Amino acid sequence: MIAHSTSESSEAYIALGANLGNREQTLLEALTLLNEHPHISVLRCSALYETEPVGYVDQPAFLNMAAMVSTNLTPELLLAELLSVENQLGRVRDIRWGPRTVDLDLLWMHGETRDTELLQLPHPRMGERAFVLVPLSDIVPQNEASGLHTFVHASLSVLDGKDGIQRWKTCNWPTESGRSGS
Ligand code: PH2
Ligand code: MG
Ligand code: MG
Repeated sequence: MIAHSTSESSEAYIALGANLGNREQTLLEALTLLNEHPHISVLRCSALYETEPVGYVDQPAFLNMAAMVSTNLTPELLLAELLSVENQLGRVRDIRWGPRTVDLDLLWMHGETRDTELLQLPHPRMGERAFVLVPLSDIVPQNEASGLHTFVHASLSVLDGKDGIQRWKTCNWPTESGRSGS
């Protein structure tokens, strides 16, 4: 039998990016759709950052952010849900690293590593991307026991390209403490 979920929840971090259409609205819709899933709760989100395109540079500026979710899904099922939300929001896969209405990348999940064709965890390029690390550093708790906080800050301290990342807007996703718990 395949385990679809466990009774234990774990935390996972997701990078969000958009550079076509109404970027802010699409990112917030992605968070809302994820949070509507019965086994995913969006607990925290970073500020929104406007970022210069990396890799394929002849495309519009991105909005990037990061979110922390709690889920009892396996990493594979969480990834499937990220792809489903991308599709619901009209993502068309065309140029690798090219323009997109929304991109949802699974970065890291507590206690989980993977190295398969489908999924690599932690995300193999997260330590090289300022547009991922700067938002992530907003939300990874200092006391995160796994070393993720240390990894994020150590990577950021030696990384170029941070000037291409501009804080654009605060995200008003309700925080853990602000939730009613109902
Ligand atoms: N995503 C890419 C390629 N380049 N550049 C920025 N600034 N932000 C992104 O999210 C991004 C990118 C591939 O996923
Ligand atoms: Mg990506
Ligand atoms: Mg992606």
